[in-house]
Amino acid sequence: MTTTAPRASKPASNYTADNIQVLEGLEAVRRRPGMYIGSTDQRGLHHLIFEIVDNAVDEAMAGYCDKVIITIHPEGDVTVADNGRGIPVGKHSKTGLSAVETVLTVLHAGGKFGGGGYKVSGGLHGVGASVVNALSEAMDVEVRQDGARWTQTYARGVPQTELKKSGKVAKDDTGTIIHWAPDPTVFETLDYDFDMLVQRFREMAYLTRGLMIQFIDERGEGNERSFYFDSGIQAFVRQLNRTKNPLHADPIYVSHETEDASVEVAFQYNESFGEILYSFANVIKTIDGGSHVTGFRTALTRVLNDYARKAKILKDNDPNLTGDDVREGLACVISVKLSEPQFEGQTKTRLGNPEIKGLVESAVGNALSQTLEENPSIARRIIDKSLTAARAREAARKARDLVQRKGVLEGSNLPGKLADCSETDPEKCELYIVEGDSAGGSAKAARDRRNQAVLPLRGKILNVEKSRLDKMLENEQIRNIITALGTGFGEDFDISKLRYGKIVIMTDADVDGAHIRTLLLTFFYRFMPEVIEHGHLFIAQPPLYSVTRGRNTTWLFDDRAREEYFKDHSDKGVSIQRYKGLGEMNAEQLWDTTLNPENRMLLRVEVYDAEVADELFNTLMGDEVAPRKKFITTHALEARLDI
Ligand code: 0RA
Repeated sequence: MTTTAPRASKPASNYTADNIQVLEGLEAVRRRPGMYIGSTDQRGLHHLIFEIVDNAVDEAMAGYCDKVIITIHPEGDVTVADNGRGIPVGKHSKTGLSAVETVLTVLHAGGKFGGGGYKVSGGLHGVGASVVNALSEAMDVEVRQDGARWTQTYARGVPQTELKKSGKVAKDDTGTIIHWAPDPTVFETLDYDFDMLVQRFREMAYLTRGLMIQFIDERGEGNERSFYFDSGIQAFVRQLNRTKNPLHADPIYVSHETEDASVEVAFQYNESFGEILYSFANVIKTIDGGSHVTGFRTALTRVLNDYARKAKILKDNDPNLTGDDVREGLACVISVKLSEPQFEGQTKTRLGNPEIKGLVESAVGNALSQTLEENPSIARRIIDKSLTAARAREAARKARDLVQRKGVLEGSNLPGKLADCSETDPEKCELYIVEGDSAGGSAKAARDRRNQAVLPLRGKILNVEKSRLDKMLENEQIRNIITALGTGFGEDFDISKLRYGKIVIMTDADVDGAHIRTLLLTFFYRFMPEVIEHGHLFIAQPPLYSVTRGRNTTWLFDDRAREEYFKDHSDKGVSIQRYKGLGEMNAEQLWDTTLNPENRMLLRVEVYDAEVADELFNTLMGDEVAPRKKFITTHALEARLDI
């Protein structure tokens, strides 16, 4: 299946005008890869895989493909094989080249032309396979079609051979295999993140019912995952609810198709207080929602209120349930597919198409009213849950009014424990949230008071997963954090008022420290996700050991570093000291290792996948103690390095 592609050589000499255009296109991609794939780091590297897999997913959505296999080889080259129709080998009318060569060398030509019905195309940005080709030192393609096997090879986007027949296959054996080696002169890394890719492939499989996605990682020890969901997004919703108690046995499922678009929604209530909603347009996650989400929410609120009135659960002078009320405990997946999605907003993660709102609204409205009529006991449970939410919201509002009247949550009334900095530009300011008064004392002495503020927390903060909004505000540690941040809270939260560009959680490098860190992460994740999403939250890394050799001191941040160090320095005259807590370091040491921007190591907290995070927090905060203990001691934290 995999062949080794040859090295780059000079392109053929008989240029045509089309040829020159193609070469210029590929050259533009190589000059500014970021314009086409976002970046040349790991994310960009992953992007290559998604571009190619998206073509196979398109083929599956069109009903021609039910299996795609992705293999990462030990050297970082990748093969994507599908059993679709195979890229057509015939001449493409516009380019005069084979369709294969057109798809692989002409920008924006991936699966977007050709006929029949409304054509849905996945693709993160739909730049196509030609971009992957341009950024690969070698690519080879194999197509099986009409009983023949065809192959062609490329180097940095330039064909090295003609598309030629290279054998026979069974008449019904069709498909495309694309193998490429990313150009190491373009990419900063050839290291793929298995878990991140798994996450996306799982998501693709949920959203493309009936498609088997097999992912093989041949690097290192090797690893393999396969995803196939017969019930598509219904399975997705069951998965979202699997650690929760559902209010009804099966997700409510809505599916509706018109000439130009399809709508699929699945949702199921659970006993929790949170809302999980994932929305997609053409298999692309729309983090900022958009018209499909608005349509869904409008229908949900309207239909539940209508039903509650008709069934006399809501009395004449009861106020309507609000959108927030009816979404408490909701797990929902919305997937729309349309031929010309408009992605809006700065990050292009919101669906614009206005016509989709009405389409989703009427489809969900009809299906939900029918479900409620047919299942009055389910209807009753959902509405009771919403009524409880309404009452809790009222209690929370009162609690907040009370503290707000006292000015407790306002920046003008900073907590007494906070040692603030003198800098006034929030961008430059850093807030260190430190565990315990003694560590707080060291940090206050060690910091650069111009731009580093310190807020010590006393003991453990409460377990936020189990707490509701009103309970949160009764906790002094939480109130101190909110006040110091200056953003307000709940419905009044405003990220633009954040007083610090970096918020750094600094806890001891032990199990207690890990626990407090997790509680803080949970707090931010649940109640101020914007702080994480905007990249403001960090974790400090104090060292575990200092090793002194003569006049040189080396800081070691974990046991692996210690082992490495002693592998290289087995001589005598080395003294090692283990730090148990931040409080054991003197101010100078703490500055050197943990606070000084020149030396310190900060981990930026990224909720690169809310689903993973949700699971993490459920494991950590759920009622079962054993998995939590295990998790804390093995993983401690999920964050990426940012030095
Ligand atoms: C039909 C037509 C075209 C391409 C494909 C199918 C196709 C492309 C890929 C890429 C990977 N696997 C594939 N399987 C099928 C040509 C473009 C068009 O006319 O739409």
